[in-house]
Amino acid sequence: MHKPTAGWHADTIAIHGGEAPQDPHGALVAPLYQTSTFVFDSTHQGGQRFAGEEAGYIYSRLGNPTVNQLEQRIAELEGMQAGAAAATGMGAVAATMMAFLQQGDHVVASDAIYGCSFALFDHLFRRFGVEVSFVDMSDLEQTKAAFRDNTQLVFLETPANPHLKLVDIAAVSKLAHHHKARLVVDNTFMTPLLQRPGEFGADLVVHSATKYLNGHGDVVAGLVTGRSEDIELIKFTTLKDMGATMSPHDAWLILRGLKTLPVRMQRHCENALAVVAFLQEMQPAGMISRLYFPGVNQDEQSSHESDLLQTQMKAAGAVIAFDMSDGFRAATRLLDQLSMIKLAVSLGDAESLIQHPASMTHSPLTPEARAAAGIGDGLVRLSVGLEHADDIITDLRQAFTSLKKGAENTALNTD
Ligand code: 3LM
Repeated sequence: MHKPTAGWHADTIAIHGGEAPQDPHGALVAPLYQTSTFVFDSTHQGGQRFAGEEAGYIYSRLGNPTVNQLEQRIAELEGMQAGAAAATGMGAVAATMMAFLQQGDHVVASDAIYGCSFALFDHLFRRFGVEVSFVDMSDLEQTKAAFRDNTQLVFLETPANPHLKLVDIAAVSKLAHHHKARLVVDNTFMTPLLQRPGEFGADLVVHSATKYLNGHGDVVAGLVTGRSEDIELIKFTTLKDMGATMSPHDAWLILRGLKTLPVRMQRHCENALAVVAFLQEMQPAGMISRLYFPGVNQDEQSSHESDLLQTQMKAAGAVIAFDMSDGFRAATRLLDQLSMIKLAVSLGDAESLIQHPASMTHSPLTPEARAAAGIGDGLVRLSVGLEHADDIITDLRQAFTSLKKGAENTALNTD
């Protein structure tokens, strides 16, 4: 059986969590069970396994030892009872939500969420008779007013994609539980190393494991953790029957990636602070009108956000967003000037990645929904990677400088 990990630090769980008993050959690393099906000793045994009367594997869509090890490890990292693995982050979000919803139900969701989660709720759920109210979850009165008698689920991201708005998980979980609804938190931007939503009352925690958890840009995958009975329901209804399960090879890569998650997150966060300091310098130059990063947001929310940074997060993370003063044109010109920093969606990889949310990750939102969520056409999102901070800053500096030169030349030519 799996060794108990009580008392282990997250750094140790990231390496040993979910470890199987000793391999018959003494292999250090968990073997990859790259198999679709498992052979039964007898028809009696096959029948018993299907009936749930004998433990053991049947078929990889229903369970696989490599995938199970990852499910166990992420559950231990999040401090939750159990975990389930999905083919993608969206597979995890969809399977989690749909396990608890039926026609006529209602969901309260944050208006600041990843574009495809918005599309799933706003387009697909509506077709199946589930209504979703999108609210500004930093406004607890607005959130409270959105609940109805048929509210089953509450969904939020904090920090939110793309502009890092923070939500008070404990306060929203109180509202959800008062209405007997489950709270689902997407913890992709933080990882369990920086934030454990279950400690603040979240019932289910979902991840795009494509991002920091795998961390090497070579997998798309999703994970969900929660109470055992909820995870059983997700695994053996939506995940199994929709077929959104994770491949053993992806699970194996994520198990490998997780081993370095603690050291990677530390470096990501240090680099992000250096880049934020550089961008703060840019602001007086007038090229950036607003910088978004937990702890430096400059509005009336900032003191509340600083409190949340202290109470619910261990660090601010490594995704930064900023509004270019000259809007869409300046944002796209800046992105096209970068050289080492890659122009690509996704985040949490070793490579620094930069993208334009309005035309990319958040293009599934209607212009009205983008405006309500505060995602402007001049907004840029940067995932700070693991390169040397000086090299990231050098690339940003040369892009800003050439943008400035371009603007001065245009001004001269029009004089
Ligand atoms: C992105 N995000 O660049 P997958 N939850 C959050 C996410 O950020 C994402 C998902 C779920 C991005 C992907 S855009 C085409 C690229 C907070 C994904 C979904 O299904 O593994 O992509 O996760 O912001």
